[in-house]
Amino acid sequence: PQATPFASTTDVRHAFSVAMSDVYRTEVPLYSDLLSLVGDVNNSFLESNPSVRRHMEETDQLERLHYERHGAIRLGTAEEMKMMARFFAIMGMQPVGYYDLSQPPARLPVHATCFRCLDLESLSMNPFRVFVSLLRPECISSNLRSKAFKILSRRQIFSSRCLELIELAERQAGLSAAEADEFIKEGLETFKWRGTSTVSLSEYSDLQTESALLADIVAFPGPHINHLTPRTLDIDQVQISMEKNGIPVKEVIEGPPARDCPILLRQTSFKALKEGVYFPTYGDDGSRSETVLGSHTARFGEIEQRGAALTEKGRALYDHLVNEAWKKGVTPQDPEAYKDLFKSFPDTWKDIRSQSLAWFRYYPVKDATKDGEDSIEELIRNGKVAYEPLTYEDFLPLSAAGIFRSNLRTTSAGDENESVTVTGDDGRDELQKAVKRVIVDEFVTYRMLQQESLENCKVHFALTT
Ligand code: OOG
Ligand code: NI
Repeated sequence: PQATPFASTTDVRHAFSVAMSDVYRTEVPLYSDLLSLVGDVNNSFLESNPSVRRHMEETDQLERLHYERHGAIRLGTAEEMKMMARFFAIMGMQPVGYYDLSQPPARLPVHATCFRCLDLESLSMNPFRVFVSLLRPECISSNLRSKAFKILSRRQIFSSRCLELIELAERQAGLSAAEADEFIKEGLETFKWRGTSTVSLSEYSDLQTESALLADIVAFPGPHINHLTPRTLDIDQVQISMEKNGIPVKEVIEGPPARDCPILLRQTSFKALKEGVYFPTYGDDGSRSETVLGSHTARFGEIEQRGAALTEKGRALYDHLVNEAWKKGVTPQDPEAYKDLFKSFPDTWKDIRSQSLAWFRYYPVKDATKDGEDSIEELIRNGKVAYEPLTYEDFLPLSAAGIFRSNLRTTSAGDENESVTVTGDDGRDELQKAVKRVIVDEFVTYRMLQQESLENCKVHFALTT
């Protein structure tokens, strides 16, 4: 086949995530400190665990670690969500998973999905992912709802050149290298922090009084990225280093306790910064006269340690144990007791696999040849097929709720307000309509990757079953 004249979606995604990280470093100096800290911890972890390093190298997992990031933005309207989905598609990122944050314990006026790539090759080159929340009109009080949407209707979060490039990319099914450069530059504008509000200080206060999240979404000209998260191999160590370095870190690590076999996702963050914001004031005739200086608190830093993706069965066991912990009043704040409660979740890969609790990638061991075996299980037993857990590429709603809570000013009633909770199960459909494409089920993505790796092994060893 003829080589395409276009940049690959992975190249564009990689360049975009690196450029975004560079911008965020200059905007939030603490993020820059955090990156060096995480880099140091990862390096010393790999030095003291040479077998882990070798394994990660051999299985194509080391490279991605250096620039692995996730970010988060919050959108106002379905229209913005639809355009955002088209924007991410150009970088090979699809919406995966549905997170309803209007439910307890989060009770925030948003629901969300994660944009990420799906196949192993793309993931191993750069697994950049973005958690995208969308405001839910039904969760806003009736006296602010129409006002909020009127304000939102006046903004266009993409530059007109960016919109042109999105259409161009769709029309010609790709972007040339020069077009991709421009797409990245224009796209970054959407995610940049802009320290000027689109509303007056008193309108901002009204929004803020109902919900800090509502103010963060409605009062600004665009969906500034609110955090960018590097991945660490040893989150407990980073937490200690953050405390030592005087970084205002959150008290507890969200997610499962520390284990020999890491599962899902553990996260911690440093608290949001208070930043100066200019608010316009309006003259009696409605014209904009001057600006006053106020402040806003939204942007923060976060780190995460990613473990194995769990099957439906594994996830059900995990959720059950989390519930038990809640019922007993045991929290991650008491790490020993918390760890104890999770004892019934097996902690060797062999057990986890034999009980089908996690997804795995299977691969032929180098130079192994078949000697009469006629099944994958036999090849595994004889050390000819090896397996390793698939990395969890998604998010945990409970942890997300904790992250939101610790980083939004909590003095406003709305963020803890029972009335935010909406009943019924049509949120997913509603978000899917906004995204204008199918929201992929996360379990389907892992099952496919596992299946693919098994097929490869079968072909490699010429198995017939
Ligand atoms: C998103 C919070 C979710 C995570 O890591 O769980 C998230 C937000 O604060 O907008 O990023
Ligand atoms: Ni996050």
